[in-house]
Parts: sequence; C-alpha cells; structure tokens
Amino acid sequence: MKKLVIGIMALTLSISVSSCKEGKETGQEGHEHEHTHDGETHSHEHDGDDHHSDKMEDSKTALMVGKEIVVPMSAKSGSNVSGTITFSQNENEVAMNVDLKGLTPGMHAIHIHQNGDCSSDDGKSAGGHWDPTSEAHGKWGDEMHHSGDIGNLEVGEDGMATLDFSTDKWCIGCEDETRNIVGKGVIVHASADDFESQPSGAAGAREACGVIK
Ligand SMILES: [Cu+2]
Ligand SMILES: [Zn+2]
Repeated sequence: MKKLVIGIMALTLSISVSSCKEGKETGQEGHEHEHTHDGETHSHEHDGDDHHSDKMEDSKTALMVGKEIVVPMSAKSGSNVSGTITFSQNENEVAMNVDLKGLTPGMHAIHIHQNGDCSSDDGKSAGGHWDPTSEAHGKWGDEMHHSGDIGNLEVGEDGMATLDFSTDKWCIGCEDETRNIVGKGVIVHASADDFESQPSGAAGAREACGVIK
C-alpha cells in the first residue's frame, strides 16, 4: 500500500513538473530549462523571466570567444624595451599575457591608455589612462580604479618581464564600450605605479607602447 502511494505521488509530481515546464516555455527553446528536471519544487518558483533576461544579455554582449590579438610593443623615450602582449577572449574573461625584455630591473607600471596611438617618441600620443567608467586612478581590485589600471610588472636582473592577467571587465570587440579594449593603447612605464597619485600613479616616462588592434 505504501509503495502504491509513493508511486502515485511520484507520478503526480512528474506530471506537474512537465506541465509547468510547458507553461513556461512560451516561444523559447525547450533545452533551456532542462536543468529543472530534477523534480525539485524550486523550479515552480521561477517565473521564467530570469532565464529570459540572462539570454537577452548573452546575445547583446556576444563575445568573440577564441579571438586573440598580439600587440607588438615598440620602444619609447629612448628605451630598449621589446616584446609582445597577447590578449585573448575566453568564455567570460579576457586573458593578457605579457612577454617583454630590455627593461631595467625593478617595478614598471603597465596600463591600458585611452588612445591606440603610439606615434610620438615619448608615447604621450596614447593619452591618459583608459577610464570608460569615470573613476579615480587606483589599484586593480580596489573600489576605485581605471579600467586600464593593470598594475606593476616585476623585472629581474635579466630585464625580462612576464605577467598573466585576466578579467571580465574587458572584452575584445564587444558592443559594450565600457569593456571593449580594441582601439586602445598599452603603455609600460619607467617606474612603479604608486596606486595613489592622480591621475596616473606617478609612473614616470613611457618606455614602451603598443596598439590593441
Ligand atoms: Cu600608463
Ligand atoms: Zn589609472
């Protein structure tokens, strides 16, 4: 008898879940809601709009997953810096891989600047820090910082610098101009970013410049 009651309950539950599913999926692909098939009652609490807005956002910010941009860095201000910075779009983030040589040992600030223009010998053609959200200069991860405030490279006696960095605050070529890094410049400075001085961390001369394109 007990088995029969459980059997009826299970049947009733599966019918109610599947009818709920049908009711929600007005005009959307059926596979989207398959994760609710575990039969838990929380699936009834969704009004369906949550899923819908997620989907809208996905299509609006459609990321070019797999897109990679290699930026050759050119020496500025009389330096001997050379190397590349590679940006690649992953599913949620942009990964940045720095591979430079010819730097003086110590700390060197690295930023994204607003102009993709390295035409001047001092790198100043790249303009100020890329700051699409109108914030103060600061340290990445703090409450306030420019979207281009990557931080400092640590350079050893061999003059080489590598850095692996990634963030979902950037995208490569998406429509959101507060995130799109294409068309911007990358600058490596002669000294360290102090993360405090405005508007750019008192990082000194611009020793290398590259255009993200
Ligand atoms: Cu800078
Ligand atoms: Zn800054």
